Amino acid sequence: MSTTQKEQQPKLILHWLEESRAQRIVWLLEELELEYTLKLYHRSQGKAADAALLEKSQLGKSPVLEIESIDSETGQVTTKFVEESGFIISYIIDHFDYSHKLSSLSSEEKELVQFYLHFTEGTFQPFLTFVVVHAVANGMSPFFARFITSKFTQTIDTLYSLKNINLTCEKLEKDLEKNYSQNTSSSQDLFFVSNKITGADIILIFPLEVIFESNRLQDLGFDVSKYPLLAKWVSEIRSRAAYRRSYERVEREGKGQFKIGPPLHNNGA
Ligand SMILES: N[C@@H](CCC(=O)N[C@@H](CS)C(=O)NCC(=O)O)C(=O)O
Repeated sequence: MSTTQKEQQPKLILHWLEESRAQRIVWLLEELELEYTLKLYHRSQGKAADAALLEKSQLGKSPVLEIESIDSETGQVTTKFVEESGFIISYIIDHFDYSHKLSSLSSEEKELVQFYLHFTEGTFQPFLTFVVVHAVANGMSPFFARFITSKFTQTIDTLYSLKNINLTCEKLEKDLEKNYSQNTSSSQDLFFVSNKITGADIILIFPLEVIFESNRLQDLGFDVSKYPLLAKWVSEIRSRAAYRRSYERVEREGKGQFKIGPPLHNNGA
């Protein structure tokens, strides 16, 4: 990034909630090597976000990207709040991808990225949200009722969520296979669009990490071995330097007091 671009870059403040979708925005900021400030929030009982987030988002959800710009002539400061993961990802790429790392795509590829941004939050994520909410509710229900509530939620999870998660993973596995077979570059890495990292990979890491890293899904009968390319993609993404830096940054700033991974991560929470 040139000095001029750095000087012009507005101040970015990411409102980040533990065990949430917000981690992928930290990863995007790291991929683009941008300067940013993190405001970290805990979850309270029942996994609801700390009420302090209501001061930044009307629904009290994370991520929220606060953008503070200073008019170079008048010195006037304007603050904007950008919400919704898909929109935040598009916004950051459109405004702050100074080296065109994620944005130099054909118009067809850009359309495909848009598809994944909508598909992930609009269709894919709700199937997982059911499973997460059920796991949390079971953990909170009185001990004597837990057997019955967990039987009930397990039936819904299996008949509805797991069925749809499998259909989604079949589609995404085929998408990766198709994109990889069209890849003419020397890169052996897997990506959803083009032969490099795009907003599609950024948005998809959260649900796919929930699925591939969670015992809960596997306890319900999710068979990881049916999706070798998706498993390889998750592992490649997790080993990227920028991805690892995103974890280190939160770990450092949160002094180890905040849970970083996605919900249901190994602990069934
Ligand atoms: N579609 C929104 C969903 C935001 C959302 O529900 N975030 C969750 C974290 S993964 C949250 O803030 N939960 C806390 C709460 O609902 O109190 C997005 O993609 O940003």
